[in-house]
Amino acid sequence: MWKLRSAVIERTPEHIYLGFGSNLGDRYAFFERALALLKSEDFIILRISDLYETEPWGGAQGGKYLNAVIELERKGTAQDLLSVTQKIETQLGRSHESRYAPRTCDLDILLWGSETINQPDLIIPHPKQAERRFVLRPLCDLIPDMLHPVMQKTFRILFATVCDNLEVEKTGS
Ligand code: PH2
Ligand code: MG
Ligand code: MG
Repeated sequence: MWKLRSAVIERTPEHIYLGFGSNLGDRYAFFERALALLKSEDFIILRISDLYETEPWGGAQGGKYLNAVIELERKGTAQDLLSVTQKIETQLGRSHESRYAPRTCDLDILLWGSETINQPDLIIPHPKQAERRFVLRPLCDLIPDMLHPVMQKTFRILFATVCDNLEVEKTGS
């Protein structure tokens, strides 16, 4: 019984998953700076997915995105992390002029362990992540067998069945 329980726990790590996206300026430099700023806020970075060049999703303006997913150790509350990600986006020159305008740095909280959070300014799991190859592909580098907390399907299955065929190509770091 204990063995079974620990196997289940291993498949659902209670870490935080952040999506990074950039399609303006030196995207790799913004990624490095976002990582450094997260560390300077005392977040422990456990793993980073591969990096991907991705076609803009949802009619987003601008060129291709650099996308990745960052795995963090849990710390504080999701609201605390939201304040930190918004501060980092501002420090990296993100403007919020329109919804899908080109951006230097977008940091989205994708998962807070297996919890669901529904607050006016913060919904976790990120509501659109299961529709986006550019999120599912890097998530599959890290947690292919974790169950999506709401959809109750693994990220591997969500990636294999997603109705999005925009290009998501692995790129060098
Ligand atoms: N982010 C968006 C809208 N569209 N497309 C790609 N490929 N990557 C993104 O990070 C992205 C997007 C809104 O945040
Ligand atoms: Mg965002
Ligand atoms: Mg986003």
